[in-house]
Amino acid sequence: MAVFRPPHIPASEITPQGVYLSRRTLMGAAAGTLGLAIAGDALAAPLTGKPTAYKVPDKLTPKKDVTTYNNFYEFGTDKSDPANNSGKFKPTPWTVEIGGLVAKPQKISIEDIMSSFTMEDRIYRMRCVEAWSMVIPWIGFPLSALLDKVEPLGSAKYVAFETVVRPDEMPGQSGFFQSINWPYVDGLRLDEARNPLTILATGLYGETLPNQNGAPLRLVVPWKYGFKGIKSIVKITLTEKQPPCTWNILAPNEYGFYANVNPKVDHPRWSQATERRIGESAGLFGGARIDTLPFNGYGEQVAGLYKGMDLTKFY
Ligand SMILES: Nc1nc2c(c(=O)[nH]1)N[C@H]1C(S)=C(S)[C@@H](COP(=O)(O)O)O[C@H]1N2
Ligand SMILES: [Mo]
Repeated sequence: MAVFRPPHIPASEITPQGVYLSRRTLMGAAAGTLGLAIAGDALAAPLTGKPTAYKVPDKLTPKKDVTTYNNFYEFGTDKSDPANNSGKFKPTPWTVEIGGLVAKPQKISIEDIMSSFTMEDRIYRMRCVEAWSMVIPWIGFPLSALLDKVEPLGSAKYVAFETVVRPDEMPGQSGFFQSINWPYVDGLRLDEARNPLTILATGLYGETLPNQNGAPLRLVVPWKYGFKGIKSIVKITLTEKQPPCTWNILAPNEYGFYANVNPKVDHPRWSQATERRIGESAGLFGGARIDTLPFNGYGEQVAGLYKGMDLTKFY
């Protein structure tokens, strides 16, 4: 398998932030002058969510950072690739197929999803396994509500997710060098999937999801590392066995299936004790670094899911 760069250290993460910021400012200015939307934002439509108590005291990450500093390898491995290369991607029409160990397997269009479930505001921290983080105002609905609709059987223990495969619209999926065996896949234990914090997001910052953030539907599991938040989902399958997870397959010694944010368990190649908040001014020594919280600060809501598991060994 050809891996052209160590997994999870894309060039843009190595690039000093000042350089990437000025590159982005130039791009934004050029787009403004020409009256163009930044690629990928073109299809965003207004979307409001019901106000909820799911908030954090942290400052929101500016929308510009949320939508231009992304991991979405289907569009390339640099942080700026998803925003720059996703203009051709078509998030509509879109159908999600839900099956496996359920009483009512079905195919649901994104329109049906938008009208069947109450969209809610969810302001969550997102902590990437690469040790950077953001605070994002998502719009979405509990995954549990969708699971209720398909009625999981008693034998179902896990939920598996799959991203769309469209090499014609996703340049990172074509070409000779492929770091990932598409589709990108990930999964959750059923009780994690049913936790009230787990949502399927359909928007952010008052608009439908930009392509680069996983349009039209992506998973958000705020107590886990960001790679669990699989984007542009086309398939959801209830299973008895633990489903595959793209990063766990690529490097099982580096990325666990559970991937719960844990400052006490370092990644083999870097510390997980602190994180860099994207969009906040870097200090003299290169960083608005803050302490990483166990379960990303959501321990009260989720620690009970992992009773009996040794959380000092792996995440
Ligand atoms: N299909 C797919 N989903 C994905 C990824 C990806 O490369 N492909 N990257 C993951 C990683 S590593 C992170 S940190 C988050 C980033 O989400 P954001 O770009 O919306 O901030 O998406 C996750 N979901
Ligand atoms: Mo990530």
